Amino acid sequence: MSKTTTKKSKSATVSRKTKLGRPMMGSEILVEALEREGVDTIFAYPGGASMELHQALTRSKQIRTILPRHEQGGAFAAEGYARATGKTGVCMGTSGPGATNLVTGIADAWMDSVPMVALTGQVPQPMIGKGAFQETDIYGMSLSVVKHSYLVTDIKEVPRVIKEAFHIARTGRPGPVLVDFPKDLQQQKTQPVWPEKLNLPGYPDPPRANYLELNEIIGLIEKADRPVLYCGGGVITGEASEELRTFVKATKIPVTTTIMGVGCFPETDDLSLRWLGMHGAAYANWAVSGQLKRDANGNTRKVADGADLLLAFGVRFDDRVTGKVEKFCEHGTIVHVDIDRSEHNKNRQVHLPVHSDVKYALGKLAAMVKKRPIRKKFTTWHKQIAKWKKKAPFRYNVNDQSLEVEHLRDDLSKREEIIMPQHVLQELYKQTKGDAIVTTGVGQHQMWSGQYYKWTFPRQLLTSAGLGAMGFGYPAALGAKVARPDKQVVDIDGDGSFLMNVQELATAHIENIAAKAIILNNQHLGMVVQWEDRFYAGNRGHTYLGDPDNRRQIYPNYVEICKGFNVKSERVIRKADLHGALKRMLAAKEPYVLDVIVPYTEHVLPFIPAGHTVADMIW
Ligand SMILES: Cc1ncc(C[n+]2csc(CCOP(=O)(O)OP(=O)(O)O)c2C)c(N)n1
Ligand SMILES: [Mg+2]
Repeated sequence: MSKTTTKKSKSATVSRKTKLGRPMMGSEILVEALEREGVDTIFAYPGGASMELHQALTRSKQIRTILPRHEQGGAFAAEGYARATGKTGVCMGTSGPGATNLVTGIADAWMDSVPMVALTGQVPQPMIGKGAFQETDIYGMSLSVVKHSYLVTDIKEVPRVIKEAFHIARTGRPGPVLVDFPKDLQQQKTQPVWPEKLNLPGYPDPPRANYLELNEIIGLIEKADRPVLYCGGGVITGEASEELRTFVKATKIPVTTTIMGVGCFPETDDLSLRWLGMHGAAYANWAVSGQLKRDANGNTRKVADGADLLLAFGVRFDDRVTGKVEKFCEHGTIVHVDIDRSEHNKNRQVHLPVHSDVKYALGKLAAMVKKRPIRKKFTTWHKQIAKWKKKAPFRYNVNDQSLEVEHLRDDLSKREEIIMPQHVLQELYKQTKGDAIVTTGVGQHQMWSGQYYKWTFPRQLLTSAGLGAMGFGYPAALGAKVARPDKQVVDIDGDGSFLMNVQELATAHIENIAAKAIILNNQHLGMVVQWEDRFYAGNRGHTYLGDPDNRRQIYPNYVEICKGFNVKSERVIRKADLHGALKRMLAAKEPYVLDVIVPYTEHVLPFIPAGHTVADMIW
């Protein structure tokens, strides 16, 4: 045996030995298990049942522990981190209220397929079921919004559980995994055994479309005259953006996305139809379902045909996209490629369901059309789309009604002085050269963000799409900025949404996280106001956020609030002041909030009322 071989076999023995670690406390084992998964950041708020874990975290040289000021903020921040990178976001809370405060964030990650591991401290095992102080059955409570969950009952299981949790969270269709960890186990000691391999019977490897299915898709494209690609968040989480772009370049098929899918294809490209659905581009909706009109008798009349072939990748036919689902692309052949078989025919019956990883399917399709180019050029279809784009771009007017708005009346006297919310987005797009990562709250500002900023790269718009959770914007921006310090990260928020996690200004300041926020402050729950105007004759049902005793002042005073947090902030009321204020905000190397005062009288258009069809689109 040569010297080298001896050396080799020696180190092999050592490495085999390292699988069995030194005796450690359960809390330390958990932290090392996280380190072994490559975790560099955790958003964690302590309490009695998790402080042991925090003690162990203080000794970690790898993990940055960020203290959010509310567990919901921590969960959203972990999501921001995950959505911006594709890596698994990690958050932690104590038992009872700490755990329940995480639930909205967990549900959000579930709805939008975001990889997340949520850790919770639990009361000691002998106390479980006794109604102990801060005991909740978080395992049971979160069951319907997790991809998987664990209640650890044996300290020896910790290394395996954490390895599995991360694997499940980030592979296949990603999602949140909960690990509930009783305090007595955190304090027990054992020699951990670090598993090298996973053993998850029944957990599938990514499915792959077969040649016949892919060939059939190519055949359908060859037969089609009006094909459209409809791409969702799955293309982004599946890292299939490059493959999509290559496929589109070769086939010249126009692309629309869901709001979860924006950025998978550049919206600056002529073949982009931007995003579709309730508040999506009119031309995207027409391209999918046809240009339809309702006549005086209430009958639907066709003006122009929509897609005869819809190629859906990584989407779920969400009701905000389809409206009345049976009318969605009513006359087209629908192909649905998805990694999750349970999405097939769930909301919409399709002609060809294909169970596949989208990256694999798009990559193969791109290679196939490169080898055997599509003969069709779709010239007439492209012309029709260009006509639609010209007819109904995203647009807005400044109306006189805005001058009557109580909270603007004292400061503004001319139309030209009013800041329209859409204009703020256009200005931000200009000043950031389209390169910022943007997070949002939920409401009108969210939809305008989608419409008036143009998305060109994946993981650029981070928004609570499926759950629609107000309060998501600023904590998500913190998580994104921690993950991508090289990028300008801006939260476009509503006054209602921002207030829901306003405490995270403290996290931003104390942790030096230079995430910016623009509040489009209309003093109202604008999106609900819009529905009140359309469907309830404008009767206000608790949608005013200002002070009813003084409707002329702006309430609350965000500039004063920010001062209390030592966060720089400015209020902008006049249009002429916006440019400079934005410039100062973007130049700042620290958190910065712009409180931009806008009217509440504006509606988000286009608008297809829930459950309706393109024929009812207001634009
Ligand atoms: C946690 C939560 N509660 C309630 C709602 C219902 N909701 C949807 S949009 C909206 C209004 C949001 O107001 P604001 O954040 O000011 O945004 P705006 O629409 O005014 O731009 C409300 C209340 C929600 N989406 N999330
Ligand atoms: Mg508002």
